[in-house]
Amino acid sequence: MTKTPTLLATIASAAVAAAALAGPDIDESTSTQPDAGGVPQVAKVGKGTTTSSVLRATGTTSTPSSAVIGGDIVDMFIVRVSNTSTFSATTVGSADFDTMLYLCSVTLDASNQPSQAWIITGNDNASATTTGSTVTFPSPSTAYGPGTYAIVVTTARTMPIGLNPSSTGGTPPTQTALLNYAATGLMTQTASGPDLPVKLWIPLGGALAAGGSYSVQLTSVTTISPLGGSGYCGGISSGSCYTAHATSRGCDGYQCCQLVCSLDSACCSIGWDETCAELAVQNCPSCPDTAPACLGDLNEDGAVDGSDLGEMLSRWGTCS
Ligand SMILES: [Ca+2]
Ligand SMILES: [Ca+2]
Ligand SMILES: [Ca+2]
Repeated sequence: MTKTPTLLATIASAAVAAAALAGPDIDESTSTQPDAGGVPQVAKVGKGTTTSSVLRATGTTSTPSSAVIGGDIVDMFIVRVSNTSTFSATTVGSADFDTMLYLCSVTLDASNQPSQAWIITGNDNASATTTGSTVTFPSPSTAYGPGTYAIVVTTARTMPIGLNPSSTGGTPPTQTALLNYAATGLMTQTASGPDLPVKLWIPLGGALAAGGSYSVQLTSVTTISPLGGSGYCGGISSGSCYTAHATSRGCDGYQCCQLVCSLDSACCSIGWDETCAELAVQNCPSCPDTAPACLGDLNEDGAVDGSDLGEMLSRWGTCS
């Protein structure tokens, strides 16, 4: 994949502008998650310790070499939209490939984790003279409130698909289009659009288009900040494990949170204060969040000790 000097210059000047305004960018790529996925569970979440404006979401897409539609043709970002009337997201002039942009609402599960994306609209080309895309809320935008939404970037003509369960049972669900394709303008929902969550992203007619680098320019978008009193271990709205947020419980690293709360239960029942942050700083680096804390920690309490031995002995015998 090559970047044109023009695009690099555009991105560089945009970066200078972004720095001047001091808003954070969301980069899809981090050390633990190099690519944003296509459903909420594996989307890139734009999260901050406070609610601050997000100016850009950046990343890359690429077309798979195999016939199976996989690869990196879709990137989903979960953010907070602060004003649905003034919201916009655009790749016009800031992507080196033919993009599509989509807007979805996002529902959270009982553990405060993103679980389902529901398509609102999408756009292929912002006008007849560009392959860049722009999405806003459909009119009337007042039908939508501020909250958690997903912004999705895809390669050309890649569309959201739901799975429609068989009404009679005994047969697999069928892939169902959620939006009516349009080359320009905001796309409208199909009859299934409001009823089925997004499960798959598939190019129209199966024809894959080229990927590349993008920078989605955002208006009226903020990070998702910790919600007072409602934090969970590993939750989307939980604060960082390494900084104090005394009015919200738990922290965003599941294993770290479990360990710290086993040492000081108030971190999970009252709030994540300085003591909790210090416990995390001292102990969590040896307790990675992406895997069980340590081999042998059968009850996942962050330590290998007698209770794990008891767990093992209680299950002694042949596995059936
Ligand atoms: Ca990507
Ligand atoms: Ca991706
Ligand atoms: Ca396009």
